Amino acid sequence: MFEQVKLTYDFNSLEPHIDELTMQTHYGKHHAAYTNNLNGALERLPDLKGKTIEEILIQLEAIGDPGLRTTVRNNGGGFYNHNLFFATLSPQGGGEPQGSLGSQIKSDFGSFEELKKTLSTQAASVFGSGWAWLSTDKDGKLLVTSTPNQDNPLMTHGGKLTPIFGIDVWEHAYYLKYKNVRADYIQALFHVVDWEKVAKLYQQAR
Ligand code: MN3
Repeated sequence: MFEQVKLTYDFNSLEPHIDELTMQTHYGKHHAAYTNNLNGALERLPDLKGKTIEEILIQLEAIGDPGLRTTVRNNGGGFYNHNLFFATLSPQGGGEPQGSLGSQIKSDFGSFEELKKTLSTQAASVFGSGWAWLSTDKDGKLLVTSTPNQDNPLMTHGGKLTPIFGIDVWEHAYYLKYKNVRADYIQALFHVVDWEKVAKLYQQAR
């Protein structure tokens, strides 16, 4: 049984950047539904018992039944992506990453401002629903990509990339407060990114 990450902050504590109702709905309804649907599908896939979600998503083609494979892709992706998303937000977030992540950003993008621009542009250009990602490869090099729907870099790069931060640009992530102005949501989100957490994930991924 996969479980939603426990939030270390209250639904209203990311205000005014992310509003309480969006957090309640996003975590309590959308993320909960992905998690339940994933667990439901896995009951019918006993071969996957004991595997981590990363192992499952990297090897989706191991699921023979096309319907179940799609269910695991969409809901397993939704489960994993939101666990990462909610774990990397914090009321004390914002600012810039320090340490080895900070220096790698300077070496790969020139500056944190440049990384922020690249991530924001990727997030703004996703057509329809999807995500923009900051990932690392095994050598610690950072990459910005985007994916449609609930796909993620584990799936697109066969486990060679590990996502360490993602921007959810599904309308359910911002529409209640920002309506059609996705760019404002993206800018606001940077005020609540927990870069210390992202830096830890960067260390663990290498
Ligand atoms: Mn979402």
